[in-house]
Amino acid sequence: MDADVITNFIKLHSHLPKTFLRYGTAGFRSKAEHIYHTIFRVGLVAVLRSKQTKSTIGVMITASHNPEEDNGVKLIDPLGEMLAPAWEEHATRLALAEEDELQSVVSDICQKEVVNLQHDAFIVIGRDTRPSSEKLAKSLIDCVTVLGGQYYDYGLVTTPQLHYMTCCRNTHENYGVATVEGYYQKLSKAFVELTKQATSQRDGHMCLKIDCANGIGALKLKEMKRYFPACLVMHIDKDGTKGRLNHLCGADFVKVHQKPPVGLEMKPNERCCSFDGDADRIVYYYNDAAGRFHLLDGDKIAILIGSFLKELLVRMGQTLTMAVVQTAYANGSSTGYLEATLKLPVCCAKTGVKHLHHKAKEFDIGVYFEANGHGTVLFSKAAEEKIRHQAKEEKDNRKREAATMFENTIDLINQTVGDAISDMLLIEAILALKNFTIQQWDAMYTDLPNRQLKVKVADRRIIETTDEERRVVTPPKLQERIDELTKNYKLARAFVRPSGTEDAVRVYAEADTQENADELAHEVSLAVYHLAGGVGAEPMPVA
Ligand code: 16G
Ligand code: MG
Repeated sequence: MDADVITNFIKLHSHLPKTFLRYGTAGFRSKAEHIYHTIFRVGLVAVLRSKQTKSTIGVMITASHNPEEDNGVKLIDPLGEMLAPAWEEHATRLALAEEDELQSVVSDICQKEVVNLQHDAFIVIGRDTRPSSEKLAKSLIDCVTVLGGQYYDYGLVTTPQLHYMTCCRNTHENYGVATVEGYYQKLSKAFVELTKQATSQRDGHMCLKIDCANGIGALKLKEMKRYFPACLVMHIDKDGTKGRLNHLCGADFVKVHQKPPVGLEMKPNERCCSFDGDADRIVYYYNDAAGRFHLLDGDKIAILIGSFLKELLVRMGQTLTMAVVQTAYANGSSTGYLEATLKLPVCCAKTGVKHLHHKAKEFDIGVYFEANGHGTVLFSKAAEEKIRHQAKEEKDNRKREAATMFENTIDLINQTVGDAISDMLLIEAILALKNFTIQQWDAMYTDLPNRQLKVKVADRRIIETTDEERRVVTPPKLQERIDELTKNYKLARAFVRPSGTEDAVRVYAEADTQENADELAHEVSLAVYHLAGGVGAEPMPVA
């Protein structure tokens, strides 16, 4: 990249106010007006990464479940995965570099990463429905163009759709056809095939109300509707025609507040689910006949999918390795159920999709879900080949049938990243095949009551953790205090960690009763406040 190119590139964005954002768990994220400068630097990172990998790189413009006035941008690596950690650092360096340092930072990165600047660059772009996203996408296109790269703009897509497109383009469309239609066709075909044996389709079991968080999920589900069989009845709510994006609705709202979206009409026992603003998370829920709300979060989803896959493996007579990856936020009951009842190994990873994804790759079949509803299943290449081979060649009818179901399940899953649409279809298929109601699914185990709180401290980096965020290392007295407090309650567990997306420390506690979980969370948050430099008013007791 010669000096002229860099000069022209700087000209494009030097008038924009500079901000000091770092590439975090969710890429760069802030108030939308703070992203304009950063988007140009992201374009530069994408071009360099594309030249280095000789592959197409994705750039998604979204701030997911955050308020409509926020925005963000994140990069997608060649196989549809999150950006490699070393490049997160390069992205931060390039985002923070002053104009007169830019050339030397670029040279340094090119040297370290062996980037051949003569190579072509190709970027695919997607955006969510935020009003600011279109202008940001345009800036990104200007940037890629001035840097001599080529691009394809997918326009409005869900985050997982852009992950899928990136992977398709880099696998010679082995993974699927790199168009929105290709995505719809792949998933709907797998869904139709998989549910062929379900007897429950006729009695209304595949009837679902969907809160789309007033976001992109609604647009895409409406487009996709014509690909589905008539037995799948979807009522799309919070479709963006009335409310604001993520406002009092969406998966994050439902999970954090443990209540339904405001204004969503729910009949007793009606099966409902919520997507987040960019449709990469999903949670299910219902109100029972007594009006009590039941949430089926990422943990319950992992168990439904994990048990289904395990049953198929047993029927197929296959001995592939399989595990479920969770985070510290996984409810203790879910971990217990996986280990004791389903006899599945469980691993814990740090919060953030990339950590779970990475861990899940260690197994033939790796199911991963964060409690907040982000998750998917990964299959090793060898496992996939074995299963497809058995589906074709197996002589035993029962085994072949199970292998065919497994094959369709693989095709229904978006392995690049958690995908609300794909997860929803898989859950609906499993419920139909098992002839399960949402109540029966919910009854597989009972969650321990839990509470999450957050505490403001002067500098959250003072809190360092170990053991996949389950224990605190510094400040030194804090873990001791958490242990003392936890001992006073039955079935109790608590941990604290600095947020990766917000200036706060997060507190999680669970115990035998809601009162005890609330009390423990409050006591732990006070300990954080006093031992880790809390600021502002003391954390409030919870109701
Ligand atoms: C981001 C992560 C999500 C994680 C959350 C934790 C991705 C794509 N998203 O949204 O997985 O659960 O951050 O936020 O990795 P926190 O660090 O503020 O608790
Ligand atoms: Mg999201």
